[in-house]
Amino acid sequence: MESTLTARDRVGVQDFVLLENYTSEAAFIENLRRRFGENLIYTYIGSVLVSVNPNKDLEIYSKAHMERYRGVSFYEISPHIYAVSDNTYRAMRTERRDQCILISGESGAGKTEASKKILQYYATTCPVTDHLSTLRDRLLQSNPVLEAFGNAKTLRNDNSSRFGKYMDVQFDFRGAPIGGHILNYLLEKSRVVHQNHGERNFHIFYQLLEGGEQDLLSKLGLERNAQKYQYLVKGCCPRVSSINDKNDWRTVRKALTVIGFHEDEVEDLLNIIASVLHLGNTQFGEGKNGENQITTETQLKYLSKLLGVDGAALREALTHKKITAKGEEMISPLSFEQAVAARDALAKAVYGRAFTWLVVKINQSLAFKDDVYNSSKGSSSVIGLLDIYGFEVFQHNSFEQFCINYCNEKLHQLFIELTLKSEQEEYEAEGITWEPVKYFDNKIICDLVEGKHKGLISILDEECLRPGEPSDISFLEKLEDTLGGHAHFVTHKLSNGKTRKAVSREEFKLIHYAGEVNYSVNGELANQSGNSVISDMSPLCNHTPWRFDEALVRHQVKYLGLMENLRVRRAGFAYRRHYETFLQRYKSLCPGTWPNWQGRLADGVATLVQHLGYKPEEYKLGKTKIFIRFPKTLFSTEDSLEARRPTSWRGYRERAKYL
Ligand code: AD9
Ligand code: MG
Repeated sequence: MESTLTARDRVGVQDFVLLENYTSEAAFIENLRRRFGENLIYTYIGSVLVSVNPNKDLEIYSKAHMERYRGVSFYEISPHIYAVSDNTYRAMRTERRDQCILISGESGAGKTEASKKILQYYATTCPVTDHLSTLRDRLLQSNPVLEAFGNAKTLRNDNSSRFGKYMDVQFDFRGAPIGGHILNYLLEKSRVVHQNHGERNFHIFYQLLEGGEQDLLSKLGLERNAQKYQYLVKGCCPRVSSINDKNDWRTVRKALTVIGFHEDEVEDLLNIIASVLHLGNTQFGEGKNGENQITTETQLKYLSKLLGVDGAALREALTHKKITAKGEEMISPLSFEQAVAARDALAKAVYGRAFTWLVVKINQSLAFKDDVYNSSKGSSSVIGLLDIYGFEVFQHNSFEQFCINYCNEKLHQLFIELTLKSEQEEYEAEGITWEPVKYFDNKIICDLVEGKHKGLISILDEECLRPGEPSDISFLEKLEDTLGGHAHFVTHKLSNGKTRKAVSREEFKLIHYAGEVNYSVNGELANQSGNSVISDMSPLCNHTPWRFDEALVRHQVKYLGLMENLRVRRAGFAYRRHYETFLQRYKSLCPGTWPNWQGRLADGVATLVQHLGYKPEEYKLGKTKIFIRFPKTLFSTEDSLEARRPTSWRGYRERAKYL
């Protein structure tokens, strides 16, 4: 039998709001699958853009594509990250209000790639002058630098962001980018000294060793072999097929120059990177008198040179501690374990500071400069881009995963506020009859983590400050005492006194909005057991190109609350306009409202829409606004308006800006 698939059957619907069986998760996923099969990775739920990571390069990000989306309304053209970028930009300009694009999804979902595409769109399509082209280049080049120092290969993503980033792009009154600012959140510093099996340290270490000129490496006392460095061998994977460290090194070096780093600043930065590697190779052993001492003199020599500190002072600092008792300072030797811990702590601190310094320098170079560009600061607006580390679950999850997942929990709360809650609240405020849609509000989990006195973070703070001997286990006991019985907090103890097998004695489990995670309270334990086999890891790993991984897609559809989002949108209205705005624009279409409506605004709108033939199910009248259910209703009204105008008037695209 010959197939007679319509185009719509083949490519599905481009906005889930148009899906007939909109309550069915299977229909939702089938729609994503069909579109994915046609290379269509983007689909809307109203103004939310859902993206499926193709894991291969698609020909949809060219300059010609960007041009296609300029000044065009959402519903006129197929869904794209450029449509979101463009609409945000226009909303900023027409409403003169700051805007923000939130990107969420699990680790490897494509958040960072999306944020880069948005930035590229602005860099290419916004007006720029010669002065500003420098800023544009700096904005773009900040990405490879920050990724080199802040991204790493994990089991879930070969280029996983290990820090959170909020970037503001500042535009002047003409819509030209004039400045930028980056806010960085919590770099995963533990990676500097330890990586789980199958993972790497931050990219910059491998880039330097692979790509650095021989002279440079000699000056830094480094060998071109990652296997020689203790801090680079823990994950047993110095090379990754998808990464070309040598090329990336060239890109990063160029980017540092474009951003405006002086050669001596780059030198300082690389000295720090090299000293971290030397610290990792610094060994301790027993001296003649049984004391713990440094046994690797070459490392100490390089460390002292690269960090610019006195060798003897460094030796002392790595093998002794200073304590103040009863007003007197005492120096006491460190045990072998203590010295190793002090060395690792120093490496993490040095790297963390270098990263902070890097962000400060980048911000200085992106800062809005009045003298360079003669524009008044007051009239500028910003578009913020939030790209954090995605929700992640490994076999062993430590404090870092806790912070990352908590951060995602907060972002999901914001997403709920901005989409579900605010939408429903507006209907209520406007007095629109409305069947509220139930959704899971993850505030209960946010409170569990951040609540005053009774939240996890508070309890951790208290336990750290408590006099006596606070330990990992005493912290866990305190958690059990305070949070035991909470619906989202679980330990090995069952209420009947028996033991739950799925949670060990050194762990607690949080039931997050995006899944359940066991967190180890024992740092050492997490490190030792990190060398577990990869096959044990979460089944949700995301690297095969162009495969529609249904389990992975279903998991994210569920936990991102996309079905709930669709239900709210579908039950709701695509457009809303204040009566005054609506009447002003369309009054010419109705003899009863033209040229000026004298009565109550709501009555004027009622007269107008009756004349236009709106059916009762197509709209509702609230206290101050008209709510229109489907885009097509407003489009047909726009067409009527267009038909009355001389053809030389602004065209369809121009009109669409109004929508
Ligand atoms: V994490 O939370 O930082 O671990 P992200 O940021 O969500 O994660 P990322 O953007 O780094 O994921 O995407 C992971 C990989 O998927 C990229 O390195 C690309 O190889 C791939 N990817 C993502 N988006 C696209 C795309 N639009 N087209 C092609 C893509 N490949
Ligand atoms: Mg990322």
